[in-house]
Amino acid sequence: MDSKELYYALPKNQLQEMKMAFENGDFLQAAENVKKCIVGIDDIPLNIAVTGESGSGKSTFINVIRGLGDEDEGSARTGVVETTVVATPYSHPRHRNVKYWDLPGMGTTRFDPNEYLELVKLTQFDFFLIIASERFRDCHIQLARAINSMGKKFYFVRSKIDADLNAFRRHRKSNYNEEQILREIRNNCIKGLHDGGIMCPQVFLLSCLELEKYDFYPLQKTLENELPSHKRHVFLLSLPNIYFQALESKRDAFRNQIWKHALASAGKASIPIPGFSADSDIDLLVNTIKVYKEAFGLDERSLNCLATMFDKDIQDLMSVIQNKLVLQEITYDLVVNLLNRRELTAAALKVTEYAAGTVPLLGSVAAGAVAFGTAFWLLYSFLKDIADDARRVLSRALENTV
Ligand SMILES: Nc1nc2c(ncn2[C@@H]2O[C@H](COP(=O)(O)OP(=O)(O)OP(=O)(O)O)[C@@H](O)[C@H]2O)c(=O)[nH]1
Ligand SMILES: [Mg+2]
Repeated sequence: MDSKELYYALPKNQLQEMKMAFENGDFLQAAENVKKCIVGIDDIPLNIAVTGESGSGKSTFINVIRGLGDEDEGSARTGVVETTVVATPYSHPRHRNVKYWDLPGMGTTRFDPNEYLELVKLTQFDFFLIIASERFRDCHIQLARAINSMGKKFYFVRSKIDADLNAFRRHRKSNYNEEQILREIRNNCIKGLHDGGIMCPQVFLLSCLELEKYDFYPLQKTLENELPSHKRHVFLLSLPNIYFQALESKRDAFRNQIWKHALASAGKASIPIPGFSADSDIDLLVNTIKVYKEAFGLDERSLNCLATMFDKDIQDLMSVIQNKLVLQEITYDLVVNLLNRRELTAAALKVTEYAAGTVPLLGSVAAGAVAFGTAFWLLYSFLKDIADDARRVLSRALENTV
C-alpha cells in the first residue's frame, strides 16, 4: 500500500468528518456516537410509488429493481392481463424499509381516485415514478398534475424501449437509427408533459429486460442527487447488481462509511489481536462483511437469482470469484484469522499514522488507534475484493446475452 492508495482509501473529506466525530469527546465517546449512527441505517424508510397505466410494466420494474425475477419469492405478479388492482407495498429483500409501492394506474378499470388520493395522503412517499409504455396520453398529464399538486416529486419513465426499437428495426430496415429514435421518443414525452403545463419534466427511457441500457443509470444518478443524504445511502445499497455502475456506486457508498465501522468496532479497544478483545467489536466487523457480501449479490440466494435471471449455471458464475473467502460463510473465527495476518498489521499502522495526522485525538488511546487501523484495512481490502469479484460475476452472467 502506498500513500496514493491511502489517500484514495481515506480521503480528506472523510478525515474531516472523522475529526468532527472527535470534537465532543474522547476516543470512546466518538466511537459510541458513530456506532449509534450506523446502527440506525436500516430503520430509514424509503417509500417509492410506482404508478402508470395498466400493462405499462410497473410490476416488472418493481421486481427488477429489487433484483428479483418475475417468479422469485416476494416478486410482484406480472402479466398481459390487468394484474395490479390494489396498492401493494413490496419490500426490498435485504432492506425491508425500502418499499416500492405498486399502485393501480389511472385508466385501469378498477382505479378509484379517492382511494388513490387517500393512500397518497397517508403514505410518506419520497417520490413517484410514472411508468408509461407506448404513446404519451392525457392520463399521464393528469397523474403528473395530481402528484405535483400534492407537492410531491415525480419522474417520468418511458418503458419497454426494447420493444419500440425492435418494431422500428423491422419497419425502418434501411434507415434505422437508434439514437434518433430514442431522441424522438424522449422529445415526444417531454413535449407532452410540457404542453400539459409541467415545467422541466424529467424523462427516462428504460427497458426492464435490459436495465443496464438506456437511461437507468441517469435515473439512478438523478434520484441519488435529489434524495436527502441519509436516504441516498440506503437507496444506493438497494440497487440491483445487474449493471456495472450499480456495483461502482455501492462500492463508493460503502467506502465512505468504512471509517465509521472501523472506529465503532475499535471502541472497546484493548489488545490480543492488535487492538481487539471484546466480542462485540469483532461481531460488528463480521456483520459489516456479511452486509458487503449480500449487497454485492455474492451470497447464495443472490447468486441463484442472478443465475436464473441470465439463464446461467450458478457454479459457472461462482468459478470466476477470485477471493475464495468470499464464498465461505463469514464467521467470527474467519474474521479473527484475517485480523491476525501479519500484512494487515503493517498496513494498519500506516493507516493509523496517516489518519492521526488529521485526527490527533485518534492516538489518545494507543490500542484503540491500532484497532482502528486494523479494522479499517480489513474492511477496505475485503470491500475491494468483493466489488471486484461482483464485477467478474456480472461479466460472466452477461456473456453471450444480447
Ligand atoms: N418487451 C418488454 N416487455 C415488458 C417490459 N416491462 C414489462 N413488460 C411486459 O409487459 C407486460 C405487463 O407488465 P406488468 O409489469 O405486469 O405491467 P403492470 O403495469 O404491472 O400492469 P397492471 O398490473 O395490469 O397495471 C408483461 O407481459 C411484461 O413481461 C419491458 O421493459 N420490455
Ligand atoms: Mg402490475
